[in-house]
Amino acid sequence: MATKLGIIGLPNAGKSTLFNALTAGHAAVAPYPFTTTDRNVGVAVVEDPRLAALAKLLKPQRVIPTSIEFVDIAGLVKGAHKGEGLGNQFLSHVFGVDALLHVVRCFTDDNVAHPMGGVDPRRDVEVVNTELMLKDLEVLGRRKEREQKLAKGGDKAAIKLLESLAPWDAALSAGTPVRRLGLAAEAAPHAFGIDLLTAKPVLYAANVDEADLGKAPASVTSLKALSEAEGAQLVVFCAKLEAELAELDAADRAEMMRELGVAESALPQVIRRGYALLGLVTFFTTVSNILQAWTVHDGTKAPQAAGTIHTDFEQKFIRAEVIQVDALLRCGSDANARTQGLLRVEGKEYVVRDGDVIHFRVGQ
Ligand SMILES: Nc1nc2c(ncn2[C@@H]2O[C@H](COP(=O)(O)OP(=O)(O)OP(=O)(O)O)[C@@H](O)[C@H]2O)c(=O)[nH]1
Ligand SMILES: [Mg+2]
Repeated sequence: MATKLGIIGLPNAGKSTLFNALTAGHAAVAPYPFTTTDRNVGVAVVEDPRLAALAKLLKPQRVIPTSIEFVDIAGLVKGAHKGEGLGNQFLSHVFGVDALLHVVRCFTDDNVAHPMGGVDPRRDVEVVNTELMLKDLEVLGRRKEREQKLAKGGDKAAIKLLESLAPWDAALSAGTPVRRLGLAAEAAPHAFGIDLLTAKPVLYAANVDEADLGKAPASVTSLKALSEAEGAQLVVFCAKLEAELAELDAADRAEMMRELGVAESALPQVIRRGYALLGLVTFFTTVSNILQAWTVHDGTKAPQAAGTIHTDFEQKFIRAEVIQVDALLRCGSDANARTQGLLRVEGKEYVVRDGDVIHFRVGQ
């Protein structure tokens, strides 16, 4: 399932610092470029207030949240598509992820070298996006050559692919990432087994100075305009502060935030938006006194959702009893919901919705 978010950006943007805070990881962090050479992989728990509310109501013995994976990738520089910097490592790792968290440096710190000389978020975004587009053009160019040979011999699949590929190629040649074409799933490169970097959805993340949190410095305003023009979202955070907060226990964290006048950590927002970017939804189950949140792709049907719990369940699926989490919370108890007839009975064609609480009925 697509659950991997790749953290990309220029060297020294704060990618590994953010990664560590998100995943309680121990990736190397240093004030010089290319600290990260190989990728770091870690898991972040998806904090879900609905799960907490259900736990309060149902009082299960155990509560298991769901999670997503973050991959901290080597910094990228101009010329990466031709192998500059750690170009090849960088790009091979970006190919392996499903969506991108693009960290942009907005903080100023003379002790942390900027690979392009100084802070300029829009320029930095452009450098990264251009490298991704150049790499995609290279991948498509090679593929086109191969398909053109096949098409000459009358290969129907090759002819169809060349037709489908034309708008991607045209967009990239004009400097537009493929994701901005808003392609339907069946017209997207993925449907043809082609993994283009600029076809992956993006969430921009502005790494600002601590003092700029809650304000609108010029760097954030310009990044906001850029991401809005792209139909993308922007999260604002301070990686250094998040890393410090992540080291503390809950009480110390609350105190430090009070002292600094910081209302909330940006990490839950990064995780939530990343989750949505991946096209994921959550459903809940309570079995054997365990309340658990599960992740499936938007559009998943009930038997396949049951299959994520246990592979056998997909085949043995009989029906699902479903209630939305809000309705269950209003009812006050599982038993009430049942006696009031609020549990809907759904069959094999039911598409699981975000926030469903599901009892699966499966055969022997
Ligand atoms: N002042 C300040 N420094 C930061 C912030 N975020 C990260 N840094 C510092 O910037 C330096 C680079 O941070 P990293 O997290 O290693 O950056 P990176 O993007 O992973 O860099 P590469 O792995 O080299 O691509 C470290 O010295 C961090 O402590 C921030 O929000 N404010
Ligand atoms: Mg790093």
